[in-house]
Amino acid sequence: MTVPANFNAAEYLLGQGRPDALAVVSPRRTLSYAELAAETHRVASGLRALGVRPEERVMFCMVDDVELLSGILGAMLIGAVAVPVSTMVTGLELGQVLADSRARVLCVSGEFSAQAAGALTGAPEVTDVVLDRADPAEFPAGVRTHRWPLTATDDVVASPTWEDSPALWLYTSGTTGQPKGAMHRHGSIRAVCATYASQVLGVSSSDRFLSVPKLFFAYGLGNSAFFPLSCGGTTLLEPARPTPGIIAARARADRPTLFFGVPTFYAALLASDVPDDSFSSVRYAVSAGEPLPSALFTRFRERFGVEILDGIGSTEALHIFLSNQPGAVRPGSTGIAVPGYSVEIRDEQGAVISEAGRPGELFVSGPSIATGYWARYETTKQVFQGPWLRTGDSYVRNSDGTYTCLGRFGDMLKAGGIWVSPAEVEERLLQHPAVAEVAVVAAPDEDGLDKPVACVVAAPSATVDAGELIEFCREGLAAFKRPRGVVEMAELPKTATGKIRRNVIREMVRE
Ligand code: 3SK
Repeated sequence: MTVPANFNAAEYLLGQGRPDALAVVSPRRTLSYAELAAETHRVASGLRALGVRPEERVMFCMVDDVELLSGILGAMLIGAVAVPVSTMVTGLELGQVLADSRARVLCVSGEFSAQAAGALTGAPEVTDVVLDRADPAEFPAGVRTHRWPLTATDDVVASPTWEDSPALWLYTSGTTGQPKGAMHRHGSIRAVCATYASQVLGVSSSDRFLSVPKLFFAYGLGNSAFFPLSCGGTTLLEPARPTPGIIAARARADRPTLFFGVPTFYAALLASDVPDDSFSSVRYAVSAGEPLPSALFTRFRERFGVEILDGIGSTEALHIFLSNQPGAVRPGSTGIAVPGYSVEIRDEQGAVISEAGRPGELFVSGPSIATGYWARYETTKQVFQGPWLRTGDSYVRNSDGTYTCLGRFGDMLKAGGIWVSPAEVEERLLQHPAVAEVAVVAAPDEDGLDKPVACVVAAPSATVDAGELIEFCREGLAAFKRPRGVVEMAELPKTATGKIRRNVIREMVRE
């Protein structure tokens, strides 16, 4: 048997920057590469002293700061599996993912100690909780509590993992459904750096990365951990809940060159009164998570002077695999496949659609696809099909070779028997000055027939006039696609990642 060559993603990432170069800037601390490596080794040694062994899971429910970054790297360094989880979950939900992952060690920031303490009743296998600025008295007597930083008991050398060793699990439930852990390899981490980061963004050691999505999302983890470290650049970590004011102030103070957000955050920035030069240091802004309507692209470029590169990734693919390219943005599209990835559009029978303009479901293959979901045999078989990942997104290839997202498969709606893409109607409505945010869903009319209804958040000091918006769509779209009703909302319900919760909105408009 050939023994695979050793590769440890944490060792690789810590080794890319000059020892004295700036690795991390957070409001609390600033660390060079040498200091980040020393801190990671201390955490790694401390975790090992708690009995963590290779391939065991270590869960993190922490704010974006040096502790979370060094924790994730430290776990991977000793060959354990880092499992960063959303800090927005309830105690019950945290207990479910803890139990599912069978992690014995949980690391928690003070802000989330109440959730964590509550979670432990549902996760009897947890033996040790490591607390960063939290009070041990809040935790049940049955678990051992430790204070961050863990004490180093020995010198740690990287565990001799190889490319296919498990490094990271990321829990995903989409917009509905049970959370499931997508399992990622050490090799996938290097792959996303060598493909999207290097070949689309052209990252280098002079880059400074600022991400609205947090480290516990695949999107944020690439933006704020893997990409900056892979090129010897600097990550700007922001522990606070992101608001336009906080992010713009951070951008003005710390001068990022790459900025990462989601469409709803770009809409919030545009609706805010942050100064127009807030992003003047940014060479590219990136959007993912949901399709970026071209109206937001245009308004952002006009006001802040920065082009947004819209892309799509997924937790299962670890990062972005389809993206607009610098200098070749087609607004309203998701661009083309990232070098190293292949995409296909397939019809309901699974046949590949080769002609442009015919919609189908998007499949992707590439070097960073997860090895499957932890302990979910049936779902794994449905989603991971040989080298292909089934995305669940409805897409169309345009005649210029770019791809456009039509929405999630289940979100497409029929009006008068013809398929309507909510994204297309939303795109039109966002061109109206009174509209800040919008979600189009199907709701039954008086005859019980599904029709598009637009749920609209008004732009600051604008008034929503339903008749005017419907007329505006009639002018810019095929008439059957126009919304038949408009519902004004103070805000749209969203997931933790900022995706619009269309299933919740559907229920709301049906009531
Ligand atoms: O949702 C996305 O587009 C995405 C992008 C990068 C990484 C992860 C995700 C889910």
